[in-house]
Amino acid sequence: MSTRVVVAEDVRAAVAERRPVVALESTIFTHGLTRPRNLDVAFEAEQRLRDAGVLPATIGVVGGVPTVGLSHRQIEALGREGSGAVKVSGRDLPVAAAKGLHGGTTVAATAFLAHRAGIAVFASGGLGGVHRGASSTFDESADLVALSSIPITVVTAGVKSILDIPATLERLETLGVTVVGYRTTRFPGFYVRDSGCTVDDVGSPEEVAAVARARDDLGLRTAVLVANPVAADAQVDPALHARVLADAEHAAAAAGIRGKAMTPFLLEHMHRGTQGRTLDTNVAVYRGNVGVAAAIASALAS
Ligand code: PSU
Ligand code: MN
Repeated sequence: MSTRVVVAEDVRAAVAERRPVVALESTIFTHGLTRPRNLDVAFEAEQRLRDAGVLPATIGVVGGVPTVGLSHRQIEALGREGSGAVKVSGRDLPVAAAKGLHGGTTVAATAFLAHRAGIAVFASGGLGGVHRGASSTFDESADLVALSSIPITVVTAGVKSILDIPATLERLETLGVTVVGYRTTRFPGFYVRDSGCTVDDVGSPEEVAAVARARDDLGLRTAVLVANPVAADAQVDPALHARVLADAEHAAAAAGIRGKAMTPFLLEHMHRGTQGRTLDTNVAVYRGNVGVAAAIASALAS
């Protein structure tokens, strides 16, 4: 039997009729957030899109089948305790398919599947990037390379400050990914509105749509990354943020943490060091990205 990608009927119809659709990743509820809040966040994001007149297409891998437009039941199956869902980037899709695994798709895998299904806009919970110390570890997310070859529009809140943000921006430049700040020239640092790096700004969803159309007209095959800062009242206090990040890095060095254990270790440390504030901010970030993605998808469809 050949490998299938399932695209839900409502998604297929909306794409064919050029109605607005926004893709959502599943790693945010399989790996990024804790239970049971993870499912609330996943369903709230879908509802937020529907309320804006946009069809949600949550993407993940169910029993080995890459699926664009997961049902509520499928989202529950992937996000519940003990689902066994693995983290699936692009390169993991063939293994997950062959082994019949459940998987939460990363930005790289979600963008690939969304574009394949004809979806033009994707709201992300957290984009990967270049890790601190990457010059010796080579630890750089496949998200960046994926965005260099997938002509889609991705809304993010920048990247988490546990990464090397200037290096991430340099790599995005090298890879030819268009990066714009949504109503800001300050590249956001996920938990905080300003990472200290600058970007070109766009002023409206219509302007983002014009950028994406120009990309397509020019025949460029690269992503447009829209960096959308978290709402001001939801950001982590920048001074507190700097302090807990430094603490987390010291703790990681002292504990000899390396490789893929690093991100969860740092995030957990920051979560505890801020009494849960970073998780609340994570949810607010996602809400904001979903709202902006909805507006961009509507602008592209009209
Ligand atoms: N960053 C976060 N939380 C996440 C992710 C990134 O703060 O959950 C997820 C996203 O799905 C992203 C992926 O696409 O991890 C990147 O992982 P890696 O660095 O292993 O490529
Ligand atoms: Mn990595």
